Amino acid sequence: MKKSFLGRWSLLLDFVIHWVQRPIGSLHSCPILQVRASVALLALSLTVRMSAAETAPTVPPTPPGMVWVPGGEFAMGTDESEAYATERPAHRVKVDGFWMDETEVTNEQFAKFVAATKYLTVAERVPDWEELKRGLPPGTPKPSAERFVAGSLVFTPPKEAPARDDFTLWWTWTSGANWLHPEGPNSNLDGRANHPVVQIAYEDAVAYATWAGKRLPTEAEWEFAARGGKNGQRYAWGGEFRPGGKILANVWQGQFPNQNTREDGYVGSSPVKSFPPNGYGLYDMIGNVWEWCADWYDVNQHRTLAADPVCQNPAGPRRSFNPREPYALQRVTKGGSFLCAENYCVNYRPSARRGTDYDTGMSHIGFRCVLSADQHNPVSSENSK
Ligand SMILES: [Ca+2]
Repeated sequence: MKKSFLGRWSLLLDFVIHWVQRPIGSLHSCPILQVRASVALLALSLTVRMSAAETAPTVPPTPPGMVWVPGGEFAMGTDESEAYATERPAHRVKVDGFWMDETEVTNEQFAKFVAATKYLTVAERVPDWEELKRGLPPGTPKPSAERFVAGSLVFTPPKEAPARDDFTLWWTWTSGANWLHPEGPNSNLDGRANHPVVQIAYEDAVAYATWAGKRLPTEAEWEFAARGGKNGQRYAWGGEFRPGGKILANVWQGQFPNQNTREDGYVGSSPVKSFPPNGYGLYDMIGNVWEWCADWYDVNQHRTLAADPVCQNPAGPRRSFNPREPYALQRVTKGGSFLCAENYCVNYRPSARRGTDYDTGMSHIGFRCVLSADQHNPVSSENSK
C-alpha cells in the first residue's frame, strides 16, 4: 500500500511541478493551462486524502452507551495510612485501553436481556445445597428444607443506632427478593427503569455481559477507569470529599445505619447519570451501587503485585483469600454504594475494594461491562443498547 501511494505521489508531483515551473505569465494568460493546473492540484489533493485514508489505522465506531478509557500506567491502591489494609500498598500497574459502559447496567437494560434469554438470576432460584456448602466450613449441617427458598439479602435499617458493629443487624435474608423486587416481594421497579439493576450475583453479571458481547472489568481496569485520569488522588474527582460543599456521588449522609438525612436527594439508588461524570465520561463509578469485577478477591493481592516493578494487565489471583471468611468464595466489588457513610465505611474511593460472595446478590450491588479494543463487535454489543 505504501509503495503504490508513493508511486502515485511522485507521478502527480512531477505533473504539478511541470506546470508550476512554466512561466507565470503563460499560466495567467492561457485559460486552458489554468484549468489543467487546477485539475492537477485537485487530483493531487484527492490522492493525498485517499492515501491518508488507506494508511490511517481503522478506528472502530464507539459502541453504544460506552466510552473509551485510554489505558496507561498508574499507581493502583494507596499508601494512605487511613485507608483499609487491603488497599495498600500503592503499586505500578499498566492497563491497555478498553471500552466501558458509561453507566451501571440499568433495570431497563437487564430486562431486555431477560426478555431475550429467559434467564433466571441466582436470587430467583431455590438454593442448591451442593453449591452452597462450597463456601461454608466443612461439616456445616444442611439447613432444614424450609430454609431453601429463593431470595436475597436486603438492607433493613434499624430504627435506633445498633449496640454493636454487626452487619447482620441491618442485612436480612429476604424470601422473594430479587432484581424485580429489590427490597422483597412487596417492592417493585416502578419508576426505577433507569436505576442500576441490583440483587445480581456474579454469575448473573457474567451472563448479561456474555449476552451483550462484553465482559466484566478486571479490578485494575475498573480502578484505572474510576480514577478518571486523576491518578494519585484520594477521590475520583480530586483530593477533597466535598469540594465547595458539593456532594459528587450517591453515598450515605447521616449516621449509618439508622439515620439517612437524604442530603444528596436519595436514600437508596439513584437514576444513573444523576451525579457528574468523571474525567473519562463515566457516571457513578463511585457510589450508587457497588460493581462486580472479574477478579477473585485476595486481601493480600496488592502486596503480591507490589513485587513487580510494573504489573501489566493484572487479572487477579488464582483463588479467593479472605482470612475473615476463610471458606467464602469471593469476587472483587468496587466503588462503594448509597450505603457508604463517613462514620462507617469510607469505600467511596477508587482504591477501596472488598470481597463479595460470588453467589450472593444484595440490594446495593450491580455491575457494568467493558470491551477490549480487539474484542469490539458492533453487532453483538447492539444487544445491550
Ligand atoms: Ca457505582
